[in-house]
Amino acid sequence: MTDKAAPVHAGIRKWIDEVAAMTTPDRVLVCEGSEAERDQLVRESLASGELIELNQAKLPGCYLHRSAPHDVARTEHLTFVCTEREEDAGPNNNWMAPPEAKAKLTHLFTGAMSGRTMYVVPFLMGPPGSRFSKVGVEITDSKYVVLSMQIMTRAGTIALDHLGASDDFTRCLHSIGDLSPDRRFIMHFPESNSVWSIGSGYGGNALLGKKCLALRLASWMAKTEGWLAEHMLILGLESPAGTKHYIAGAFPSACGKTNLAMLVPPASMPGWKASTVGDDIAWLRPGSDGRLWAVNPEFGFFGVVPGTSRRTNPTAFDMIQRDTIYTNVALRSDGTPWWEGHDDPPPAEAIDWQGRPWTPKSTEKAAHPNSRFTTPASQCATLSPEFENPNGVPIDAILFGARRQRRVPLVYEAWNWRHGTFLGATLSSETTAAATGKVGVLRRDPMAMRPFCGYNMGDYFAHWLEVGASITRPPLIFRVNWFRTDEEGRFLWPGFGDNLRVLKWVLERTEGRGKALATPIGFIPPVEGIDRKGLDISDEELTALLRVDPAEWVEAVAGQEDFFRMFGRHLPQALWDEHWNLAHRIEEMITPSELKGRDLGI
Ligand code: OXD
Ligand code: MN
Repeated sequence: MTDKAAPVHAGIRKWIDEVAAMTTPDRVLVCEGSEAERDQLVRESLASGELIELNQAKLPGCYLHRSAPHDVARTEHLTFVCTEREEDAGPNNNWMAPPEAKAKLTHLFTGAMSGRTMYVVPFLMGPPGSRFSKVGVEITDSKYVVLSMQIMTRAGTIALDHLGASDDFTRCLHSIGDLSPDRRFIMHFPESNSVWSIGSGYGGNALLGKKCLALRLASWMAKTEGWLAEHMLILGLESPAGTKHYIAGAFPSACGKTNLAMLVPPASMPGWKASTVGDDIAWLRPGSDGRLWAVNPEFGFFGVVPGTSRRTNPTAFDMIQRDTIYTNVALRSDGTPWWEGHDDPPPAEAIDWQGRPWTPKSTEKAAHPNSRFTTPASQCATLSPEFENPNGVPIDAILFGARRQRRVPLVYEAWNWRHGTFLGATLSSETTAAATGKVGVLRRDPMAMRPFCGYNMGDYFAHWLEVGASITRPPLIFRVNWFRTDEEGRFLWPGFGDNLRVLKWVLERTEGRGKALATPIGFIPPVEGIDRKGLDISDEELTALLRVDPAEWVEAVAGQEDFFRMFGRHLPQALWDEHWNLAHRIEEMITPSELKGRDLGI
């Protein structure tokens, strides 16, 4: 770390001076991203209580951070997109005029860092030297944020080297302020490529490279520059015959992206290999070969801890045994963390995520449902050798998935890119603990981007259609749903590694083989199209998983119409056309003679 007097990029220096004049820190430190710097920050955080040391013999380099109890998830109602015209932010975002937002936050930032150190963290999103990559600089007064940014991004000198003399970097200003939700705001200014966030230390609100830059601002940049910034995992799959494919998958927060990105093929599917490129964000650009190429702009994983075990995600479980920051998990007496869904049974006693004594009789959970791990990607045993490839990986299929107990089949395929855009645009999912608010409520979450699209979603859908038109070899698009239940509420599909059975059909389709049946909503596999070797699922059960119930879809179509109307003239006509086509096909399906899908034998 260098202090304020050290030489640094002129544009960054000027911005540091402006921010320091407003926030009046005691000292300013510019981070270079070295190990020595990290060790010093850890020592200081242990002394201040911002970190608690975990059992270093069992978990070397692992620490626990406890956040303020009311600061444990993204706060969408306090997140704003501040464009000059309200219409550009769209009905999907909270909006405030930039001068009003700046005035409000200037008031809160004034003197906010008095008595504190102001850290300046230059960071790079994407591989160095890649045409995909973007530079940001985060100014923060939180050591936890600096340490987390060093894991989640390529931070320090590497970012400055990529930036060179250019002034094209995102200005990300953060202060934990007084952590009061009454004075908490996450404001995005796409027109001036900046973010101001105050009052929260939670990752999604405070690690500004992630949701703020890599999704909200990047989606705006992507629209201007002709690419896509998406809430997607990137998974590599190699078949026993040695054919390699890459799949991108958009799923709402806490719906299993990390598990799918680290998929372990079932023992009954020998020869398959899976590799992880990313678990949360994909930047996709048209390539000169007419395909869509993707990079993961992040450098680490910020995953949901509860439910992570050797059974559900052995790769993640192993990856978090060292050099990991745990946030809001429970602490056992031997200094190791515990959470609901851990392989070990509940401990007889522990300290809960808020630092209070806990026993299995306690009415509250030991770990917060949105407790997290922050871990370097390099620790993931299945990390793809293409992770650092500046050209990215070519995407063969895009999945849109959500958490849906009813109506939505295990998998179905779009007719084409336009229909696929419609499938993404009509995605809805049951809410999870990743954002504040009620859990389990069904809400629209187009492309899993509702909380992250930095502009009017009507224009975003139009942009998807434009990108599709600009590529000659577009990926095929699929809807998947691992969460369908029976009448008793039991999951019908085992999920996890067995999802490869569905992906196998997806890949067969991308290779121009694999049978499909046309239904009113898209192509579904015939029951024999899903490899069930070694899996105890009957034809009836699989038929139930793939069922398209016309009565349920009538209801869905009506809901879609209301949702689309929100976007007024911004909603592309092509999506209305898809909507009416679907309505028409469902209506036809309700007449008994049309009830059956047609076997196209493709
Ligand atoms: C995340 C989220 O943390 O989507 O990735 O909330
Ligand atoms: Mn996410």
